[in-house]
Amino acid sequence: MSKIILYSDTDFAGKRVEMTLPCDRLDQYGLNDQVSSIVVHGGDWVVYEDFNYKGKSYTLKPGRYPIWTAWGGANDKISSVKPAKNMYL
Ligand SMILES: [Ca+2]
Repeated sequence: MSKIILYSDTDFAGKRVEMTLPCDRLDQYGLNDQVSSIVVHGGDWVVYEDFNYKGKSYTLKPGRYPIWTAWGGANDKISSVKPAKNMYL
């Protein structure tokens, strides 16, 4: 299964939220503009700096991103996320 795990601190620390479905608003999980590290499993995910899959976006291949520079983004910006393909359908 494709999934993304978001963390509020670098090096996979702090608040942790795991997702297997698209999320158009990370404030639903109390993690809006707080993501500092990410782990991706099983398929590419796209992370966006604004709600509703808008704003600057970054496509992350499966792997570990211990700090925002690892995906080329900025700290505390991510506001929505979804799989690059709807692999769960
Ligand atoms: Ca944002």
